[in-house]
Amino acid sequence: NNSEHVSRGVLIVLEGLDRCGKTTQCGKLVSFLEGRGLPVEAWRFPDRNTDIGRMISSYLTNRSQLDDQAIHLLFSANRWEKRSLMENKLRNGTTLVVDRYSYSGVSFSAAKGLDIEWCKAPEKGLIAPDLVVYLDIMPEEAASRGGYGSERYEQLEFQRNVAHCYQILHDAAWKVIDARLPLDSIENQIQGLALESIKSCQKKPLSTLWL
Ligand code: FDM
Repeated sequence: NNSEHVSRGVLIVLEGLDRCGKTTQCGKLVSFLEGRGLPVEAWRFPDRNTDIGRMISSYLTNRSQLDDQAIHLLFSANRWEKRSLMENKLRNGTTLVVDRYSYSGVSFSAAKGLDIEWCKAPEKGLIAPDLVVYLDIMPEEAASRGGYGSERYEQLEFQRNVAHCYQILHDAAWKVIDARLPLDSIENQIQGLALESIKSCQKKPLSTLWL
């Protein structure tokens, strides 16, 4: 195992409401870091390519119904089934740029009225992100961006609740960026934050969420 000689990768998470521009910015950040010769991979949650991910996908597209608690635990299990792979990648020097993580997990479930501490509990012990970029957008503005698709959570009133729950989760790793800024300005800010984080994390061990 030569991982002690390689500086670890950093865990970068992008969060925000549906249509805030997360997915676009994840792609841009991955290309930017690749261009600098850094080992990097694009990840996203839910990861719909596992058995659990397929159950989640079928729920999101309204092909199946599940109790709020049950779907919450599936989203969490979908992160747990990827945890050791994530850790291996990070320890071997690969930076992961992740589209949504536990913050989506807690906010979308708490927005339905579930207790926020109950929602956080199954996330405890997952790898904590080194950097969380929150793309801040008003729910009304997000809704006006080409409209929502047909998935379960893409409704204005619900997204308002989600925005409120996200605000409760802010911690030291969070950086908030105004999602109404021009795309390239957002892109530049995220690049700066990512490089800073890559630099400052080299001697910092991985840590865990919410323990
Ligand atoms: N979502 C996503 C959750 O409710 N919990 C979670 O843990 C995660 C990761 O799933 F509406 C919601 C957020 C979104 C939906 O996300 C699917 P994508 O980014 O559109 O695939």
